[in-house]
Amino acid sequence: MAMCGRRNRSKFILSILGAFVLGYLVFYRNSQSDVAQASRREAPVDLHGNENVELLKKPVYEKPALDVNALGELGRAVKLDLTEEERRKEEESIKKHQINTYVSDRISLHRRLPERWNPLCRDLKYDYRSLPTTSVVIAFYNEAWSTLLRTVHSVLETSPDLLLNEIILVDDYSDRDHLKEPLENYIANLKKVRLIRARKREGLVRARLLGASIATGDVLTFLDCHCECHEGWLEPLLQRIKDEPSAVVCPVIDVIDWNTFQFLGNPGEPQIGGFDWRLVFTWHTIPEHEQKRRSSATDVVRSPTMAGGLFAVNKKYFLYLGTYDTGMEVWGGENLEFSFRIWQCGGSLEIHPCSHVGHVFPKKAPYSRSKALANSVRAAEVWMDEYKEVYYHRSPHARLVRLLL
Ligand code: LR7
Ligand code: MN
Repeated sequence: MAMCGRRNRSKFILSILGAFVLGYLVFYRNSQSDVAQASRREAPVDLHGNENVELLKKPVYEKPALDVNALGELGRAVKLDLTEEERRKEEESIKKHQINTYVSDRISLHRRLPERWNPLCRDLKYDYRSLPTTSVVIAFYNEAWSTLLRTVHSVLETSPDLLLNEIILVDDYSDRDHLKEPLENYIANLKKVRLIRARKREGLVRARLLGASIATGDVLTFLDCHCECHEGWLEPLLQRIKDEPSAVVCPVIDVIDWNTFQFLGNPGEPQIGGFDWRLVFTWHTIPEHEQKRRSSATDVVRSPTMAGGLFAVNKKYFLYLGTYDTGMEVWGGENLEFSFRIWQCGGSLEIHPCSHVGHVFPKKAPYSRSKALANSVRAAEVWMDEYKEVYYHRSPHARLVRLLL
């Protein structure tokens, strides 16, 4: 059985990576992690000296006043009545990003989402001052302006200031102009947002690791660069990791429509991750034995695999696991590799039903994903022992790719 023998090798790779990261990056920071630490020490109390939970929950920024009539507000679908010329522009935007950025650009970067968690989640109580802090790491490659910045604002407006050390944006060698100086100037006005840039295309695995290497939080929370966080999304993840440091915890992933930007979450039981024998990620309903193990609808659900983009992990535990396979390029495979790694190294992978985050699923892949097969072969070779033969049987082409690795 392939166990955590890769650990030391990966640790070695990470330390090399960490060493050159310092000289390798241009890095902007406009905030300090001691802000959260300082406010931690001064427990907010009300006039009567009682701990004030509302103060402890206070996000980094409050959302601006609600304008119910604004486009897409509260996660509503946007349908525009367009002239032919406008329609042409909309089509162009879809061709460029595989999401309707013409619509996205017209929705507030601060919009609210409809309530989509199980109502029982509202009753969960947290001891805010004892929860671990987190750094949110967001890698991006050529992302559209409004989807990227809506992600950033959404994190800042839904995460308690006390718990969020920073957001680390990692530019994976994008070549679009809006992601250069305009982005630097924009985030210079935001608290707790840092930007680092890779000097060559690293792919999402190494881009995330660049971000992780400068993170100051106890927990690393990874998000894709086109997400919107539901109220209260962060606390359940951090609470679970506090209770069980070897748990890697995913939010429920709600769908944001690429065309209308409608938020399609639902408060029902989440689905869990699996895979087929071609190592394609699949969704499944929660099996009966797992339902029996849970005592409440707000308990975590154990999941064999994760979709890959959205999860929180204790930083120390992430290092213990040997992080990711740093030989994986661009996109694909790392989610199953990391899932297998967690379970085979004695941890657990879980979905928290009280943490919801929306994700924009594009119309089709916006960039080439030709390395995905090689990444899957790496996952099979390292973690699947004799079961890799079933994979090669179902995916004969992978055998050829194996020869080239
Ligand atoms: O070369 C790259 N460099 C990057 O920085 C390629 C991508 N990226 C960034 C990208 O800008 C984005 O922020 O990495 C993130 C993920 O890329 P996406 O959004 O193109 O991926 P996806 O949402 O189509 O794919 C899912 O599977 C991937 C497998 O490699 C990753 O694990 C993604 O994070 C993952 N996304 C999710 O889990 C969200 C829910 C999708 C589902 C189901
Ligand atoms: Mn994505």
